[in-house]
Amino acid sequence: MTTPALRALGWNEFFEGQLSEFDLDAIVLARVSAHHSIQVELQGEDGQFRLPVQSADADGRVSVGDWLVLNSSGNRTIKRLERQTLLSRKAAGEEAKPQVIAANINTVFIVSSCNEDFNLSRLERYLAMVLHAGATPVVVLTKADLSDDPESLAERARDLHPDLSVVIMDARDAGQADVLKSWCGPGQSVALVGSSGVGKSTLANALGAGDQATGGIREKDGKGRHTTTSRSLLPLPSGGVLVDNPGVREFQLRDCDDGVADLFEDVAEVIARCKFSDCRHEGEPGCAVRAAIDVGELDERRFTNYLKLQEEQARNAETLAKRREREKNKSRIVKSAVSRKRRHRDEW
Ligand SMILES: Nc1nc2c(ncn2[C@@H]2O[C@H](COP(=O)(O)OP(=O)(O)OP(=O)(O)O)[C@@H](O)[C@H]2O)c(=O)[nH]1
Ligand SMILES: [Mg+2]
Ligand SMILES: [Zn+2]
Repeated sequence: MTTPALRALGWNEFFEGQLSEFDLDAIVLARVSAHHSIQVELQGEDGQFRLPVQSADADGRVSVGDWLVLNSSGNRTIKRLERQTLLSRKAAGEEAKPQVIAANINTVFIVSSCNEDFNLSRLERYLAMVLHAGATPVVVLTKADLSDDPESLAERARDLHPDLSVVIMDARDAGQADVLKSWCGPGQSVALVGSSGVGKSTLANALGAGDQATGGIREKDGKGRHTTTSRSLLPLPSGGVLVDNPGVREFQLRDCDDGVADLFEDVAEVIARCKFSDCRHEGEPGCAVRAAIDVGELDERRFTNYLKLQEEQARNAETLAKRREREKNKSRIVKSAVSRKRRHRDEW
């Protein structure tokens, strides 16, 4: 089934290995390039085609980047293939449901601008998500032309993870975007993530992904206008495919324990040196965290963000039932603490 056209779309041995149950003459393979409310756009060997959602994604489990096995007429999904990587976050709203950003992505360009958007804790949040997905993160700092010292921002970003690639550029300049081409070669799938207005679509255009709409930014706070409203898989002249995404204002991690552990390995090593295994790092004797912060070995911001992201991803990984159970227990504990206090008061 491995044809150059499928390879160009990202088909590889991982997906090929999942076809043993099928009669290869009776199936059509396609990759999801866009998912709208009534139609799904697909890319196959013979180019682009569309199917109604109820034919392509009857049970709502299909996302941009997925590989589908269709029937011989190519008009109904038989199976969604297992994903090689999965980029997801907590969906907006109360319930901690996952929202898929894209499936089967090799490299994620985490885009931030060198002006108001630059924020190390936000970059760490993206990095944990990307590392957890199993994709390679690359931090792209845009709007270098608007910053006095973009190189110092890049240095700070490089410190977030060993071997992290960080590039700075004016995203409007296709020549400068050339440094990203090594991640965008044949068979490679790349996704762009980041806040609205940082230049994701500008970068997509610089990489040759057609003519994506780009928008202005608000004068008063430098924020974007949410110009891109849906995600789509776009072919690149360098041979790979690119998923441009709508900008997000803020997002939460969900079930990213491996990503957080990978990103904050240095922090975990310091914590392991604390004298007490249940150290709260709040001034206990023998606390290695406090000592490391005091001598400048550990950045307090990074430590605090580690605790925050660790707690957030675990909370959002809980099922609704589990969360209700925990909240019930919490209110039971509060109630019993209150009654203990009352009893205590009565005794006085
Ligand atoms: N000076 C400068 N302007 C840039 C650069 N990159 C993007 N811009 C401008 O920033 C504005 C927003 O860019 P977009 O590419 O639409 O941003 P986006 O990240 O796709 O935004 P959403 O689609 O809303 O998520 C546009 O006016 C771009 O021309 C850059 O490197 N330098
Ligand atoms: Mg955009
Ligand atoms: Zn400690």
